[in-house]
Amino acid sequence: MRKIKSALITGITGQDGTYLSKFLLEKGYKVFGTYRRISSPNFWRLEHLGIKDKIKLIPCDLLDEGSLATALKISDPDEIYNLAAQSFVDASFSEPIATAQITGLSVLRLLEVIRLLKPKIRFYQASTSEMFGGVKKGSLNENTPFYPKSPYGVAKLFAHWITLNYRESYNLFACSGILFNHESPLRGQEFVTRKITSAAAKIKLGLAKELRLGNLDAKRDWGYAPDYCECMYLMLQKKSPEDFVIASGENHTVREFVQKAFACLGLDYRDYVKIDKSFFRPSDVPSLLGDSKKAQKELNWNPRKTSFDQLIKIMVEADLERYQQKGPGIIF
Ligand code: NAP
Ligand code: F7E
Repeated sequence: MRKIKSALITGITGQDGTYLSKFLLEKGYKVFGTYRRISSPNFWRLEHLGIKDKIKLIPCDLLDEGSLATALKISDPDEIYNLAAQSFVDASFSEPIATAQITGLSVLRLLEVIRLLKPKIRFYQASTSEMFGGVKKGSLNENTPFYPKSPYGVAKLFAHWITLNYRESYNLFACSGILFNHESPLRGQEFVTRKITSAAAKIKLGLAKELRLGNLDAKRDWGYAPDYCECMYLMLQKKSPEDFVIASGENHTVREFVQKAFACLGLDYRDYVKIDKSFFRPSDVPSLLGDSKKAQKELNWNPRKTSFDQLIKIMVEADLERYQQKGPGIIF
């Protein structure tokens, strides 16, 4: 009889953790997920997709090695998806040391626990296009040299290199997905896409009057989160561990995103958007554009499954429905 596979997802309460859980449950996996104890439970995404009761939740903080080892012992996983991180670039400027600890050094803690306790585990690390940051070359792929522009990018680069180092030094099945921005109705409200779709919906319903934003000229290569989470799984099914860039291959300015999101609701963004200097970063990444040809060829991945316009429509409609049903008081 075929053994049921089990997976441990760190950061299961986040956007990607939730979509990946759903995907793996549908594949028949037993899914374990780590969450950190905070004053108010943060399971709204898992509840929103109706999967909270199908997952075994394990308390664990990335800063606490013992809790990482315990999570490994309880779950005894075939695969680990390391998605937990301080993931907000802006916050990494105000909390650089915490970001380095959580987003960077914790990956080494986890790899050490794997090496010592269960080196046969397949390990996925959530790398990011922010590691390219200031690179000026047009389209970025697995061979492009890195140039991070934020404490977040630097922390992720440490995590990326230490994953590669453990693969080469200890023969671990450890790999990184270099994912470009991916969004969804489960995106945190502090990220620009969800901030925009949420505000557009509120304005349409008369629950808000304006939207304050920073740099509208920044360009990002945006995709749809569920499409990207599938790649994490595909990378761990390969014969040998390799790193992959996952990106849509087109980029747009924040201005284009806001214009289209407001237009979905019959609104002109220029009537509502105010530029607010407090949302500018000490150093911003002006433009990111990814080249995912390797993933298309070797993982048979389709970067055009959900278009930019479809992504915006999905997010705007989800936010409109939320505020129509629950009013302005909701927090997600
Ligand atoms: P997210 O929604 O911000 O989720 C981050 C997760 O990490 C949450 O579950 C959070 O828990 C957890 N976490 C934070 N600090 C922790 C700590 N000290 N101990 C334990 N858990 C902690 O991020 P996401 O968008 O799903 O992204 C998933 C991963 O991919 C992250 O590593 C991110 O940096 C990376 N990434 C994201 C993108 C993107 O565009 N979304 C692109 C490239 C890479 P709480 O719920 O308790 O806060
Ligand atoms: O900013 C500009 C901002 O915070 C996008 C994370 O998932 O993707 C994400 O990082 C752009 C930046 O995402 C506002 O200056 C303008 O240029 O949505 P964001 P991010 O920084 O690209 C990467 C790949 C990750 O790995 C990260 O974890 O939008 N912008 N005005 C604004 N951004 C925000 N947040 N808020 C504004 O008001």
